Amino acid sequence: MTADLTAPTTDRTNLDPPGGSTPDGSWDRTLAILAAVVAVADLAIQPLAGLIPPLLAFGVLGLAGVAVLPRRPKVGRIGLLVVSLLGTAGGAPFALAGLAHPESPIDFVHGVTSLPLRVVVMVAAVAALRGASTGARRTRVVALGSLAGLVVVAVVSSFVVGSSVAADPGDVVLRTEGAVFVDGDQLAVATGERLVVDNADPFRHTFTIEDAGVDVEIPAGRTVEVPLDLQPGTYDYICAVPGHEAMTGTLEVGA
Ligand SMILES: [Cu+2]
Repeated sequence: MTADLTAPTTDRTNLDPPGGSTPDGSWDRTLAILAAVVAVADLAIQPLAGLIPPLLAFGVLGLAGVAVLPRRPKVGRIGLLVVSLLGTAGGAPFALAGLAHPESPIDFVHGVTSLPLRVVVMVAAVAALRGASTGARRTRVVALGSLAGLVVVAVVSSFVVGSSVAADPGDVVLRTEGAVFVDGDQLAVATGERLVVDNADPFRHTFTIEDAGVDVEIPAGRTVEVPLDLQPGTYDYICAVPGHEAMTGTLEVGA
């Protein structure tokens, strides 16, 4: 009885052909495809969302793992498992921040898909390491199908959720472009003037004055009015999106 329990594990390992791929190579193919999708997404979001060093590292390491996989399957599987584990932990703050914002499709798609996809990559890596021979194609189809569906839903919902205002000639307009507040230190608002933030980026920002309780969401591609009920003075403002720590500026509120 005891011998029967341990035998299948040993036999499965021995079923691996000399090259080390799973019996039909199917889990390795699923692993390679999904890991490549995650890595490319991590890299593609860099020019879109501003440089996020941890995601850049996960993207490069993920592609390296995919490249190694055909030649050194065991190294590739373990490497991708570790990268996905680290990516799940390290990417969680960025993903969770985007999850709450369907009005900004890139942030939202990243938020909804990145952690589940990394988990599926880990499942595929473990299945390949164990020499499993079924379920790979189904997992691949469901994961990629869900991803495609979510992208469509996110893009459609972004048109419905959230709104934009038109800037009037008398407004003070602060522009965000390339994940910076353009001329952010020359911002001065006099009494009676309206402050609007025009987000020219395809991803979300916030206009946040931590000490004054101001925290306004600026969705991708939208223009939003910032309600200011502040005493005259000088205030430091930031964008509170994780990874956007370089987005800072100074606001002068006139009497
Ligand atoms: Cu930002």
